[in-house]
Amino acid sequence: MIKLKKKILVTCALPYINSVPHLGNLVPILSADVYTRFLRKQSNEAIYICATDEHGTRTELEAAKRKLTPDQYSRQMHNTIKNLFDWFEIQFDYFGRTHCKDNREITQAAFLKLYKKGYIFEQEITQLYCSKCKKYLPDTYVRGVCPKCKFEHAKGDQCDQCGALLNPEELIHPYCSECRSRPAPRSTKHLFLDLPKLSPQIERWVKSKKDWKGISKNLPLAWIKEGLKPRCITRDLKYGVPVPLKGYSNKVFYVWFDAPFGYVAATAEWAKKHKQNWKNWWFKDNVHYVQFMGKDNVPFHTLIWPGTLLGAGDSWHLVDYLKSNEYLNYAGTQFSKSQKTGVFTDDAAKLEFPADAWRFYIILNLPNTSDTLFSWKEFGEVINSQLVGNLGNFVNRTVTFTKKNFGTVPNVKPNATKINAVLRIKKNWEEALTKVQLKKALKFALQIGDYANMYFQHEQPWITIKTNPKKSAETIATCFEIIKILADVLEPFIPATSAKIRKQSELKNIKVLFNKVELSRLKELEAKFSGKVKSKKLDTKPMVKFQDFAKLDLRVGKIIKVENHPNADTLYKMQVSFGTEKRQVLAGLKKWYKPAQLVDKQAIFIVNLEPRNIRGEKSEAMILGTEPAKDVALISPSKKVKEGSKIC
Ligand code: B3M
Ligand code: ZN
Repeated sequence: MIKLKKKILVTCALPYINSVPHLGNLVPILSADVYTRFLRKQSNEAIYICATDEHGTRTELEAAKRKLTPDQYSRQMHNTIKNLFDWFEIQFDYFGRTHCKDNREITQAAFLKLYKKGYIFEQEITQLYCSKCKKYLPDTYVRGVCPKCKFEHAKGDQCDQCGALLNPEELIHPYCSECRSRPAPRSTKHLFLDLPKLSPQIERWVKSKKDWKGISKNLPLAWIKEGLKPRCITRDLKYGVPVPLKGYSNKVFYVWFDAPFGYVAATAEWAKKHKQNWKNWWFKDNVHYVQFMGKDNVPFHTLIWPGTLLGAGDSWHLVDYLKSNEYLNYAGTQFSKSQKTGVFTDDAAKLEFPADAWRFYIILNLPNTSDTLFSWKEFGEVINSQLVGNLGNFVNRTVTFTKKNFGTVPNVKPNATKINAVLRIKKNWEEALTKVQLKKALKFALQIGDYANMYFQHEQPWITIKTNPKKSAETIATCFEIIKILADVLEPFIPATSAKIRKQSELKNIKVLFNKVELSRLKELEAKFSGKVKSKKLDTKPMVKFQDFAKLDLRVGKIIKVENHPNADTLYKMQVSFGTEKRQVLAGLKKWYKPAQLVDKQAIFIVNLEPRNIRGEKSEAMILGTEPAKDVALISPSKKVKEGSKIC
């Protein structure tokens, strides 16, 4: 078994400030909490440090939408997120913000060291500049026509219509998303972290991690083998850590450059409160450092940030053990706030289930080696069979039986063989937690519950109380000893329940620990979180190629004269002007429009459809309108435009 050092630093990847975390986001946050609670229990000096990750383009955009400064917006969101984590009983020792003085100073100092040591280089790149807004535009601030599918409002990094990955310079007719004026390419200098130069040091460090497995080890080694590329670490934004270098006053560090220093800064803020020196946690060998994160964060934590610290020198204490998780997805759809699908932490906090039910479910379904799915049915099953059926049942039947028959816990020796059997399971629990195998450890705790239920059932104290009261007292004393152990092993996972169990074992406040959840209620919840508007796919005609659609020539025409068709009751014979050319168009509009309503109206026409002859009259274009179900509406431009204008 790994012998841990007494001083343990635990961090979890910093949640972004821009959204309320969903259940999947809770996985690493909760895992780190369970692990740290275990460590504290084992009387280690363990601290759990986290913060909100605040800088970057999205924060500026979201703040602007709400007419707030990025700092005001971040402060609000930080509090919201902090309160939600409190609700889930996440016990941080410190929950800071990356937008703080310590982060600024620590990031800048490390950068200057890297710079002096020659691991930073400057490179000139061209970037779109909006002279009206006086700024270089981040990719998502540039919009324009997609060069692939001609969608008119593609974003500088990706087209939302055809999905093509783009560079802002590729957009046709680019415009600034803020002021709509046309940006122009300008050359600008940026700073790059020289990862190729740092690669040998990073490689040596990764290879020294003998106990690392899975993607934590394989991913960085694969990337190193392929060859690391330099990484741009500056951005043209305002909300961020300023770059302490001449000529960079309009730039800040890329959010991923300063965010990991947020761990250090939050430790420094915690240390100040506890009259400690943060450097004892970040530059000393007697500390064991464990990081938790989702799998997408692994490259940053195994290559880029370690590279940054190794390059800066100063013998930074790099991570000792990195625990990454796969994703907990939402069954049937995705977590999406705007679509109202999936459970977010703020939704969960409003429902009838206690935080412990969520904590318990998530750890039991931890996505260790592959993604897992949240489903209401499984959530209900876990509550009903494990929390109610296994743990709740054992505790409740023991305490109610005792209160009724003994009044107090019988003062006799518990059965040593049984207790030893339970302690052996507890040993496995301890070993699993030491190795950060949380799901496995929780299963050992449940094994104790199963064992206890079986024991109670087998001993039948409700019968022996009459036939052999001494035996009954021994059974009950043994059950109480097991309850103590249960409260202990459950504590890191479901702390509030563990506290309740302890209270109840004093025969105080006897109540069921968890309530059963009905299938009908689960069905209701499933419907509630599957999206506000049930989306039903449009029943479309078969797909056509863009090239085929582009063959149609659509134009704006003005109706200048309307007469009845001499030989067809439903048709009008109209004269339409397309600017330079006049054409005759037949249309079945009699039922819907009077001639006076049509004259002078602009509408859209297909002008390259083969002309048709209907009852002796020629039609040289086709007018567009809605399907004549109940009502026909012509399609008109929303303002007057030049006749003959193309529609595309
Ligand atoms: N905020 C990414 C994420 O939440 C990022 C983690 C930063 S850790 C320094 O996925
Ligand atoms: Zn602009």
